[in-house]
Amino acid sequence: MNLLIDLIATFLCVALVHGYIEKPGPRYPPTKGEVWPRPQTQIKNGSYFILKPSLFQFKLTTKHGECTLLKDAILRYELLIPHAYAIVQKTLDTFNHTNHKKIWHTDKKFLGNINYFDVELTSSCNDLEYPTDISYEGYSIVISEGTKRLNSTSVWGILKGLESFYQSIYLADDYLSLRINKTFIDDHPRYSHRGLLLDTSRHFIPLNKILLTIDAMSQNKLNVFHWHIVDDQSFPYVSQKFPELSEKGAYVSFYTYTPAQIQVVIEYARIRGIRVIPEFDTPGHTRSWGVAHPEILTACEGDLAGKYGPINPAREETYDFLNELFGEVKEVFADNYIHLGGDEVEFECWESNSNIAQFMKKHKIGDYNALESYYIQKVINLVDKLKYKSIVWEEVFNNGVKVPKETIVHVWKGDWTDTLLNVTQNSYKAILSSCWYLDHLDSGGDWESFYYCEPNMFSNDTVLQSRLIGGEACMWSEVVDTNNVISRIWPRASATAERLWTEQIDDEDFDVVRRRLEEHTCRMNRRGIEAQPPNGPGFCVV
Ligand code: CP6
Repeated sequence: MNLLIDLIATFLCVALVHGYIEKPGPRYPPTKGEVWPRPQTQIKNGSYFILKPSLFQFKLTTKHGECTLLKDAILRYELLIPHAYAIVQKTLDTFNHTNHKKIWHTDKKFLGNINYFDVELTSSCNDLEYPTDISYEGYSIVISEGTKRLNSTSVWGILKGLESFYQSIYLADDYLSLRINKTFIDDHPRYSHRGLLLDTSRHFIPLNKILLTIDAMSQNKLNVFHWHIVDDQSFPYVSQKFPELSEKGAYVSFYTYTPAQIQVVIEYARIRGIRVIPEFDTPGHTRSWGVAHPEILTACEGDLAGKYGPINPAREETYDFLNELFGEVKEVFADNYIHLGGDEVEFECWESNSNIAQFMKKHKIGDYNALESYYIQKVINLVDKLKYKSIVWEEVFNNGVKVPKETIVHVWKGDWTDTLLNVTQNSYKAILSSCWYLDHLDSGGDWESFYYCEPNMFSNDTVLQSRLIGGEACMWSEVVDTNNVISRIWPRASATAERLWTEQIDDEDFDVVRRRLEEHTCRMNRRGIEAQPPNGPGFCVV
């Protein structure tokens, strides 16, 4: 009897592997070696090479000089390929009772082994360079009988190309070999600003999860880590000039980011081609600043007595304090941009305060919007003097603050098409987040609503469209902490990443997009990113 059951089971296994019996699922089987985000141009015909990890090597050439940045990057990818090979070994044990020969390369043409991959940087390499808002990120890849090569004129392009090359390697259907298709890729990003906002104030996010997030960003070709580092609930940024801010304002003394830890984040991001832009949101969202420095906030009066409101714009010393703080922030964070916030300023406390009423009378400031503008104007001017460029939330623009020409307006509210039109018609650059709130959950595959948000639809005018320089997916941390932050972001932010990298095409096959995201998510899982399943039932061989 047992023998009979064994026989039936063996038959079923063999039959399944051979495709004799229709499988009940998965609904969206993963694609094989498809790159996410999809390259702008890719040609392939299904013919393939076999990659044997023990024989394979990268060959780096640069115009002149050492290039530690790329050597290290290649080492990271080299270490990933034997890992993929280990998967082969593992699955071999599970499936070795089946007859492999019958399912061995039948349809597509086998073109031989791929034993090397040329990586050619056609410019000189500066190991200490930081990526910027104008870095070139394009690259091209040829994998053919005669040529196996990646090239780019910039290290940032090479990094993107290495990621695409790695993603092109896939495990054959028989689980026995790694393959890569014959292909030509010519690729560059649609938008230069492709970001992820992470809020580390509402819940503290430990350093290892921040680094993992940056790793996952590089797997999605995102290039801006917008660090919403402080807010009402806690002040984890350790300031060297004002250490009391985090000593008193952090949740606990060790839920902080020290200068050394911040350097680790910046360097980890830099070598992956990712900028780190800190946000110090003022005048609202600053309750935690007031634990150490109540004098910089507005002390509410009347019914609200005992409470504190936004930063007090009437106190001249406050601007000296911000000047000191932002001067330090510019030294700590390497990027040319700071995010100054300026969102959701509540007026009740300002309205209750008699000093502020006097101040407004004296300076002929007619209403609280104008008071907010007065404040932001002064902050932007002091940041401008520090030679620091700024990003502000859309309220700052909506309130008519005169901001310097290069200021980027960050659109986050629901009426985003109107706002983008208005911002770009006024010649400002814009980034968009309205479509991409990771803290908002719809049931099931809600990455699709992220994916099908088309930023360009606010206008048909290509000049206005060109002023939209990108967008950011936002991970506000009211409802996430270290336990769920990774799976809440990924793969949903991958949808944003593709929208920002790849030009939209008219004849998109939705099923193929789902299957590609299925593969991409599995690939992230394999690389230690605990991304959630994108499409309901399915499986991933990790
Ligand atoms: N925190 C801060 C937030 C939000 C903003 N600023 C926010 C509010 C509402 C929505 C999304 C985000 N949680 N500091 C606004 C930019 Cl729907």
